[in-house]
Amino acid sequence: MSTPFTDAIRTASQAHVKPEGKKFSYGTAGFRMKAELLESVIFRVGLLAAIRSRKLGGKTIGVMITASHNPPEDNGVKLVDPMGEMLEGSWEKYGTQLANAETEDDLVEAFAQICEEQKINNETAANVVYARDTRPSGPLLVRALESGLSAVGANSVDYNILTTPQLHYIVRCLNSDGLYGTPSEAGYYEKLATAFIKLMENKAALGPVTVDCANGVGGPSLRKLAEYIPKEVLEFNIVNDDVDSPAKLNHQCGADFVKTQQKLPPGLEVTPLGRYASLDGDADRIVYYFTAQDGTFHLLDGDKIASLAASFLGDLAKAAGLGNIKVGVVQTAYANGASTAFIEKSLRLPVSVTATGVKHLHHEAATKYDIGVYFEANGHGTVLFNSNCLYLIQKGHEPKSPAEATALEYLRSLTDLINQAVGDALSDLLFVEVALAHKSWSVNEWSGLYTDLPNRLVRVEVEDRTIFQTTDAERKLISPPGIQELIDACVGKYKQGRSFARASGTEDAVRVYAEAASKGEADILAYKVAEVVAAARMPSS
Ligand code: G16
Repeated sequence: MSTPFTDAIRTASQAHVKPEGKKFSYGTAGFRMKAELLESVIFRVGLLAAIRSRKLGGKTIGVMITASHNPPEDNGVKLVDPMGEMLEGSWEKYGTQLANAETEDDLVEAFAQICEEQKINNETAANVVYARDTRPSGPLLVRALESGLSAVGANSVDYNILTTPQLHYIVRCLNSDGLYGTPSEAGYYEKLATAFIKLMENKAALGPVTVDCANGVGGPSLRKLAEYIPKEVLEFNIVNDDVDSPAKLNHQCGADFVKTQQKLPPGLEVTPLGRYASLDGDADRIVYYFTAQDGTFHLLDGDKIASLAASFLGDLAKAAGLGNIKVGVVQTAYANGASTAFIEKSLRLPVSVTATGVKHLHHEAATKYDIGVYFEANGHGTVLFNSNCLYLIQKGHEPKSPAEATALEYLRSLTDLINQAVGDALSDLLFVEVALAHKSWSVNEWSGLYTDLPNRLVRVEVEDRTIFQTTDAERKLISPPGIQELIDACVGKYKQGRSFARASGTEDAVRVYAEAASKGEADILAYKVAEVVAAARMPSS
């Protein structure tokens, strides 16, 4: 089998040789690993992006080079589909197939096979846009991507350094004839800031918010966004924004650090009851936190953001006279049990649970609810308004009172403020500020929505994480055999105990989550389950 690009791919790929025998897999968020292993993968992702664009009649596909919350020496790559969502799940296997082709002959054969299977017309134009985060390995990897794109005749535009959600936004704009917004970094800031300023009109200023940017791309981006927002509306105190010292990226700071360690980033000076937030390395996650008068640390994670968002949007929909709109929340197994109980019992809203990975939550939120709030506990999430809801908000619903008209106007602005392509830390930051301002809530009141069940997350390094296979939205292990029974036996010993283990899709480790009635019990349960995981073997080994 051959394609018009066979020779060009063969020649170009000689400069991006696959590490021999290395197995790659398109995981939770694309390919992720030590940057030095990635060059051949990224070259091949260029080939896949072009095939995907041709399959969709030349629609623009995005390629983001980032390893998000992972350490500075890692890097990664993920594809963005036309509406700004993650690559369709059924195409991930093609990424894996191309990445694992051992020789140049295998690679051209795999490329031709995929084109054949997907009935690609190789004369269709292919359009691809790409960006990267601030990692030092980025420029070299961009060159590998460009080499792949040019080998298969794709048109491409380099958007240089962006946050991951900014690239998702631009892809969506490019594929919606500008209806979603102006496809540029400045267009993104303008859209968010305009909606934010409108939503904060006549609302009392909350005082400054301090944002830890994980020393990643979120720092410079937030500085630019802040230029569009008058200080009287919101003042940003930006910290950990040193992108010139690569070793500092995600080190002892950022959303992942604060969520997993459940403590302040070292060196952060805090005022009791002030608002603090941390972004991750590519600014697609955010968590809030504060300290009480007595110095105790309080985390306001993705679950608390989801609860605030659902409560705010549910009330607003009712106030706008849209009581029939179905508002729902999507979570993963990592959601704190107290948050699920609060949403279901106090807010009386439905909750769905999916596997980890924004792609799963996004799909569920988009297909199940009119207003679908989705957040992972780690702070990755957004809110989706379906077409029925958008129609009602924009023109299909006649307000019956001035109060209904105002609530409807707020909802309109919120559909602009909230990035509906993907979870976006900067958009979420502004959204949280709006929700707090509209409710006139301090962090204390927000935190008091419910009390988290004490919990613990542990990372276990194992010989082969692929043996850990799950079912039931990752809440149960079906492999290695017998392991789930051992975990159940541990859980049974603790009041309000719950625990599960699953292989990470972005790190070479198994994650164990546990919660229980007291902090001490949650810690012991997590370590007991971690011991079970560390000792687990397949029967033959
Ligand atoms: C990525 C995904 C998230 C996921 C996280 C951790 O986030 O986009 O949905 O929660 O990885 O996944 P895992 O537990 O499989 O390692 P990010 O911010 O690293 O892109």
